[in-house]
Amino acid sequence: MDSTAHNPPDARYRHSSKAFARARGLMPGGVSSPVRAYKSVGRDPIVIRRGKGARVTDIDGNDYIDYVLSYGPLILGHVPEPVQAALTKAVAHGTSFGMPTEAESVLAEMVREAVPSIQLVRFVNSGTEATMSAIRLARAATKRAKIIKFTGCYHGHSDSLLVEAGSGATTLGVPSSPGVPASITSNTLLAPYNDLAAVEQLMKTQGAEIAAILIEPIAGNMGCVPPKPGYLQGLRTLCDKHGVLLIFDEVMTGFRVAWGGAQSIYGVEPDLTCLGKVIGGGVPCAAYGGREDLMRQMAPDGPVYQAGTLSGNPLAMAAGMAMLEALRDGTAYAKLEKASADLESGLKRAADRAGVPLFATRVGSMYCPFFHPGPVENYEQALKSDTKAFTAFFGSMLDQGVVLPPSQYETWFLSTEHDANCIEQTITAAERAFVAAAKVAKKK
Ligand code: KE4
Repeated sequence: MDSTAHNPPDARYRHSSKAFARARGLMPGGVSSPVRAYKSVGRDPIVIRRGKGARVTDIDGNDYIDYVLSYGPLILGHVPEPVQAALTKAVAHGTSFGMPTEAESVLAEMVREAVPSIQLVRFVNSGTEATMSAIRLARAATKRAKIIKFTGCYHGHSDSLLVEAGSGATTLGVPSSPGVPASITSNTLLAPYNDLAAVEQLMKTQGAEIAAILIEPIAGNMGCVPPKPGYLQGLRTLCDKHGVLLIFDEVMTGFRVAWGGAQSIYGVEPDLTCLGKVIGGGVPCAAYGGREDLMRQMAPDGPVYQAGTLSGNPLAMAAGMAMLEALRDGTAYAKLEKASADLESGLKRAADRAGVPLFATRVGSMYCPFFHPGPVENYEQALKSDTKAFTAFFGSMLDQGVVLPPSQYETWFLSTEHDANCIEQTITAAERAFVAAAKVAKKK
């Protein structure tokens, strides 16, 4: 049994620690997804009883302002009324049929309205399924095997995509997990994010073998790292020149940074788009879609196989429709922009006062404070962040009732329920937390 994780010996977390010890005896790491185990912040995780609006309550009765928000889906906060009502209604008619429902067409029409590059869409149950399927389609459509992904970008845990850069400057992906055969990852090429020349070089030498580029148009899994001006357009141009498909993984950015996702902000149209998180509003739902000539190759119209027992299930469709309906008029994004900008400026002031180097990035309600003098434009730079300072900051914020994603390399999320009071409380807590971080921060 893993006993390395420890909360401070504090009665405040007594029930969480007890529950987590029980979970560790039943599930690997005591969790259903690794990041939740708080390994990188060296504490036992809090165990949640419920969420409401911008806040969650743990089983010890402690309340927290929540910037995890299930790693993105909960843009309307916990248990938003429209989603709750839609799920209550849907569940009374059945949870799954294994037969078509009209709800799938309704949500598909909403997705097409929001993201015009998606002419046809297929619903799946996770972002992993969405990206895995999009890659398979790209390989079938181009009859090429190689793909380009970017160091620091995460696209779920399918074999082809669990890849890190090989040693030195090599671009051949090596598996980042045991159990992934090198024979599979040898088709995955890597380039640094925001480095167009590196992609140009791969295209020059291997372009005829490359099926697709898969990218997070705003990176959210190395912390939040926006694309440099012209970068996405540059990828589009290179793809067109070499007959390579451009796939935007908008699982995190879709319906998060704008109604039309990152592609609507940067004005670059991919051939395929992957969606997830917000589209299901916290219920398992994801999707991939794009050009009709490509998507028609998916079974049963075409030969490329992909399937799923619960794909497009009525509960996911109901939650998705309610979420998108609530976002459609755009007012949520204006509210999120104001709260996120206030948070960003308040935290920067607090860090400066404490003398902690902070390079914060933000696109809409995706935010990341790097404990780093800056700039951070790629994974290699992000990795130079002061994770000891981050860990001290994280623990102090948690003890003051603000729960953050437990890693320097995750993005913070806000919801429409993060009101001025939440932002003010967060900044006040951060003033103390940055002082705690300053005590352990790398000296300049
Ligand atoms: P899921 O299979 O977890 O639904 O989606 C994978 C995925 C795909 N693409 C992007 C851009 C993603 O951010 C994700 C999943 N994101 C992580 C957060 N960094 C999920 C949290 C977790 O792994 O528990």
